[in-house]
Amino acid sequence: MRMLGLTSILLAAGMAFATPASAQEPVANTAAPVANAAAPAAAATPAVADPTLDASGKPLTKAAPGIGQPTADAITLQPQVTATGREAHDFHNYILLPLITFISIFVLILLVWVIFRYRRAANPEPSRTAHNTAIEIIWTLVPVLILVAIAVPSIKLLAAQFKPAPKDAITLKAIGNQWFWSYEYPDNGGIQLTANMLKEQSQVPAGTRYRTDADGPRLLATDQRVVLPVGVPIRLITTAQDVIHSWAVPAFWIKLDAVPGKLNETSFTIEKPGLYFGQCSELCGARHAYMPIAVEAVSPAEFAQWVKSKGGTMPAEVAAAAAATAAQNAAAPAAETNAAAEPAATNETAPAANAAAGNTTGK
Ligand SMILES: [Cu+2]
Repeated sequence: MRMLGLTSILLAAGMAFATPASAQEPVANTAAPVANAAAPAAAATPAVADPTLDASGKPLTKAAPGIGQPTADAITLQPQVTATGREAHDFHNYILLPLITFISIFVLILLVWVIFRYRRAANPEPSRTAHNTAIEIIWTLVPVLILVAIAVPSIKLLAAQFKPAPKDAITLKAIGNQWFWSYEYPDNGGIQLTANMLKEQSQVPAGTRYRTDADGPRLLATDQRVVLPVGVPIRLITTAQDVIHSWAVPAFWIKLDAVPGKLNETSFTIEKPGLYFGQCSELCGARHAYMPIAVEAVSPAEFAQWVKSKGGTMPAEVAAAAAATAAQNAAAPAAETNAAAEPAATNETAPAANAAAGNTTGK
């Protein structure tokens, strides 16, 4: 915020003093050394190592049992690492499951009671009662009230699942192909990835990369992982090249259809670093079962390094570069005034001049 404030002051000052075109000319030179000083850092991009791989190119993060992958003989949902996932998990565990259990047991008790109490031997002369207004109102009203009570958290959850991503979100575009996923990071200089399933050692010729336990479980490990930052909102966009696929990662509570010629969008924020697996969840052809999804969630700093290692850029860098250029342009006229006047005077005159600058800057 401080940086932004300073930039806007400098911008305002720049706008204010932009009026005489000739005045800008000499100062451009004074600003030049600053630009040159900043240039080498931006221009010379040193080869950054991929922080998710070791020196030999093997993945550093190993799959953890019970996290982001199915567990043998388990019956519950995977531990959730997004806010929506936790909400849905709680909705299932504390509302739906107890309610279903209670209703099932209650109906079962009524049935058993009717079967035994009103059997022919115990009740040879049955009652001829056909209607009971009070009980009919109760068995209509109570289910309606239960449904209304469930609808409130249910609709809240539905809304959370389709909440648009905030402005500072990182975009991941997942593209379904027969039969693999490819990815694009449009906010990070258009990095592209293709993720193919890693086959078992017995299935590949010697010398070809095969799955190891470090890569992940059988049928879930991929040769390239999708790397995403934790704590940063992710805008997921899905589409497909050929037929309908579905990008699904259970630990994120995400399942989004990937439809050819259409963009579907949702958002989520991963809360814990780790390795999370998923699969295509729309029957898409012969090898539908062999197009897994492997997401590696890392710290924002590691993500930035990974982006660099892939030759991409962070949106903050783009914004900072734009701000630096703007500040540079703004600093030029301001520097000249500072030489002539008190520094404080610049701040005082800026707002007034800013108000007048509307016509002169020709925005
Ligand atoms: Cu598919």
